[in-house]
Amino acid sequence: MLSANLTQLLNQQIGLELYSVNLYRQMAAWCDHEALVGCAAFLEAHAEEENGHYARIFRYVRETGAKAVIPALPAPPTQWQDVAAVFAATLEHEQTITRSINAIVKAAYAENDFATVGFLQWFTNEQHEEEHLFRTVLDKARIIGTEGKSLYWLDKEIGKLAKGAAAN
Ligand code: OFO
Repeated sequence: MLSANLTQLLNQQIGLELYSVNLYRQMAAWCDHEALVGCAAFLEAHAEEENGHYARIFRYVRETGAKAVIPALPAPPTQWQDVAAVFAATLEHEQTITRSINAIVKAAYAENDFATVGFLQWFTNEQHEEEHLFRTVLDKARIIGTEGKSLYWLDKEIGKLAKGAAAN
């Protein structure tokens, strides 16, 4: 059984995960428009992953007997200065998600809701991996560069990560 407080926090997280789906899919569209097909494939695969996160929390709330609710979502941005700005925004977004998950874990501990603490453990591990992944992408952008021919090679490198993202 979920408390009203945890139900509200988890429903809020459902909204954040769905926003992540839309944000990464919108970023993929921006990349396609800039002819960055590798980055687009990576971000599209990541949007699919976020869809899995959303579904996982939605199912958990339903299983407890509480009411899962899909909230109204803000529209994601549609424009970025360059590809480095796109990936800087992904890392920033993931850090926001980590803070949100941590806050729910803290609330679940405070209520002695150990089932929810256990459920969220998967998400705390996932956030560690995702922050690392997006940091790696930003490092690649810094090392390879984002101008002229470097951008071509960067796009190819990031495209290789799309397979790994799709497998998760
Ligand atoms: Fe990117 O981990 Fe969910 O939101």
